[in-house]
Amino acid sequence: MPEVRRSVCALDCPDTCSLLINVDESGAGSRLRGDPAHPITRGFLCGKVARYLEREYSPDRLLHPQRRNGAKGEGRFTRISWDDALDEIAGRLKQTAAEFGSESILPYSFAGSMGMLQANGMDRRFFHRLGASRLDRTICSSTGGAGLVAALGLRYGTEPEQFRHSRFILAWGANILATNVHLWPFIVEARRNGARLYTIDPVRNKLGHLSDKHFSIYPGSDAALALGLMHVIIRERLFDAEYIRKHTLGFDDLARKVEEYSPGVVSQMTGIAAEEIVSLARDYASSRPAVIRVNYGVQRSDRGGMAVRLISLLPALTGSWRDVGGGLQLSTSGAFHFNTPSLERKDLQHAALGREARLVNMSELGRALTELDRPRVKAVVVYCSNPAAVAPDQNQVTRGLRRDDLFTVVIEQLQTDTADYADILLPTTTFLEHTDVYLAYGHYYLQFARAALTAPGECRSNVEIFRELAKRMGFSEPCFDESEEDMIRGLLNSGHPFLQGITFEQLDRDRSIRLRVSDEGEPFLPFAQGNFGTASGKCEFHAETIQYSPPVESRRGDRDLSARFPLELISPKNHNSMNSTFGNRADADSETLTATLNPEDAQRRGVVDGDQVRIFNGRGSLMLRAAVAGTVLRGVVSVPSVRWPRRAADRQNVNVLTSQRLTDMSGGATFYSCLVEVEKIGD
Ligand SMILES: Nc1nc2c(c(=O)[nH]1)N[C@H]1C(S)=C(S)[C@@H](COP(=O)(O)OP(=O)(O)OC[C@H]3O[C@@H](n4cnc5c(=O)[nH]c(N)nc54)[C@H](O)[C@@H]3O)O[C@H]1N2
Ligand SMILES: Nc1nc2c(c(=O)[nH]1)N[C@H]1C(S)=C(S)[C@@H](COP(=O)(O)OP(=O)(O)OC[C@H]3O[C@@H](n4cnc5c(=O)[nH]c(N)nc54)[C@H](O)[C@@H]3O)O[C@H]1N2
Ligand code: SF4
Ligand SMILES: [Mo]
Repeated sequence: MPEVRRSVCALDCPDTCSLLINVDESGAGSRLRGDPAHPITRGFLCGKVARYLEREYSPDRLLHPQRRNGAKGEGRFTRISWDDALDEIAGRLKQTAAEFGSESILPYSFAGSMGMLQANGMDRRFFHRLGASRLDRTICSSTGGAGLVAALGLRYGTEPEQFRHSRFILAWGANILATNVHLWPFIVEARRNGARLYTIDPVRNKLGHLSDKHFSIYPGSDAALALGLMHVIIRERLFDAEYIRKHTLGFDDLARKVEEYSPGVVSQMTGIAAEEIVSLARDYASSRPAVIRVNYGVQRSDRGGMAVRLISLLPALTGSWRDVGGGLQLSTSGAFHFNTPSLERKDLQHAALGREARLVNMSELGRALTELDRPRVKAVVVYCSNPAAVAPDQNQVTRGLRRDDLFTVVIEQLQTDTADYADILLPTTTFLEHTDVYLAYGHYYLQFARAALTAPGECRSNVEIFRELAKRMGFSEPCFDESEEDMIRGLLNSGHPFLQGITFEQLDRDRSIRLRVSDEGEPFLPFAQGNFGTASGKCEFHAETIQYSPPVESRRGDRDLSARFPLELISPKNHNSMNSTFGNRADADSETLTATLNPEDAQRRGVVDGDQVRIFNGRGSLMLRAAVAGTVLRGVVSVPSVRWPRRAADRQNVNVLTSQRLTDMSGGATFYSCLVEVEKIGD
């Protein structure tokens, strides 16, 4: 009989599933499934991770440390020992710090694993102690997070379990069936009880087809739509006057501000008919409970922060925060009030530098590697990320990674494009092979996993690697000797009421524990009684700072640019991959090789379904196969993100087209504001 062990999916997904894995006597894992007892996972996994054991046992896993012996990017390596690899890295980092200053060293990581220890733990301590440049981790959600906090003061949102009680669900830039599947059963339950589901997205994807109504919106214009909805809600007195009086600030100014955003005006800005805007506002504001699932699709453009901020103000107008099954969810991650200083040890950078280290925006990696000065980036250590595939303006990124005077370390599971540029390449564990603790950004369960499988070959976890590197650098602080258990105990020790009474022992036993956000069995209603995280404790409208203008790279943006490149490219998430994580699989290519165009746009360019096309702008050019479908709004091209460049003949993906322009809040990437032109390639 196989033993059943527990684990947690560490991928960058709001669902953070609880997993069960069968392990036989030889220690091999044979079956992976969702834990039926977990209130969110409810016994099923997404298609990507249901097949994770293929990756686990893939013959392509990196198993030994290696040193590059070909040109950068060529992917030719020689096996070396761990001792040689670590000595060489430590030696090079010491030398670089001595010669150019420690800030010439840059860590580059994101959420390949969401594990707190692997991705925000020993690595952070190491780079802080070293006095390396700090990485501003903006590539995904920082813009939306800032917009949410501007509105609510906190990154809290409606529990997924409460969606079953909703009567009206608005999926706003949220591709729930692809990126957040464990919310879906709750929506199905709500609809069985009569709830309506509406979607707002430039693409009418599968979720859009299954919705009661779909609104096709111009990319990057959501802030204008939110203002239009406010206009109608206020004009038609559909708001909750009592909630507004008790728990908000600045309503009168807001009411004046939104006067100019009439449905007619907003229709021009968003492409949604005026009467549709009116009916959407009425349906939303007159349904109780009504909930908004807004996701990160709305914030990957110039006005992304403002869009999230304004959308997040809507439930305060309608008072829907009072209702079980009301409110809004972008992220729940702010409820995990860990003792982050103890984990990350930011204080160590003061010891190293006497001040905070330089901050480098990860969404501008191309510039950082080729233009940044004083000091120039001379060494980069990449882990939990694949920047050669996921960072915008890929041509500039690869120009940087190709620099001969740049020392590059990559810690990876597979031979990614980024790995091809490494000087030293280190093999690392999967989440099934190491111990870690997990927050979630789509629910309120704190989870813990011990290694369920033995690491193959000589793979080591990030924690082990950075612990070893610290020793070789001569860092003698006791935090570098801490075990995983020590680190978790420190993390839990924050004194916050949401973590009250949650001990390491209990986590080890129960593996998944609901934060103490409310009494057991009671729903969490974060803002039912106000209690916003703002200075006043109220939801502050701040009408004076509200503004909307279209993204530079959009149909209503820069005229010269849109004359040359008239189509708006978006590159939303693909079903079969997790960003580039499953890019080694052939089925991850199926969507990412296709550019979907609206029939009118295709016809104007003589393109028919299945044609080879070239998509290009001033930054790059990419060959793809065209699909022609009315699911995509006129003027929009959709290319799901992102394939492994190294699997394509041209060694590129859609990020050769995207730009390093930043969003309006927290310096996020504007992946979905990108003008292009498409042409048919002659037969
Ligand atoms: N299968 C799968 N799941 C994933 C991922 C993956 O790669 N694949 N990635 C994970 C990660 S890292 C993240 S951040 C989350 C993201 O999860 P989501 O935010 O749900 O994913 P996106 O595809 O970025 O955007 C959602 C939807 O927004 C639409 N959209 C694009 N531009 C606009 C716009 O301007 N306005 C509006 N209203 N809609 C717009 C897109 O067409 C898409 O359908 O998903 C996570 N889950
Ligand atoms: N065009 C376009 N580009 C995008 C996006 C888009 O929508 N469109 N989305 C953006 C978003 S939202 C995000 S979040 C980023 C994602 O960008 P990344 O965070 O780079 O995500 P992945 O592509 O999944 O790559 C993660 C890598 O980490 C490795 N890994 C996994 N676990 C571990 C571990 O424990 N240790 C180490 N060392 N490595 C590990 C995996 O093998 C994988 O190669 O991409 C961004 N890029
Ligand atoms: S990627 Fe998301 S849905 Fe899939 S198993 Fe992991 S947490 Fe669950
Ligand atoms: Mo992301």
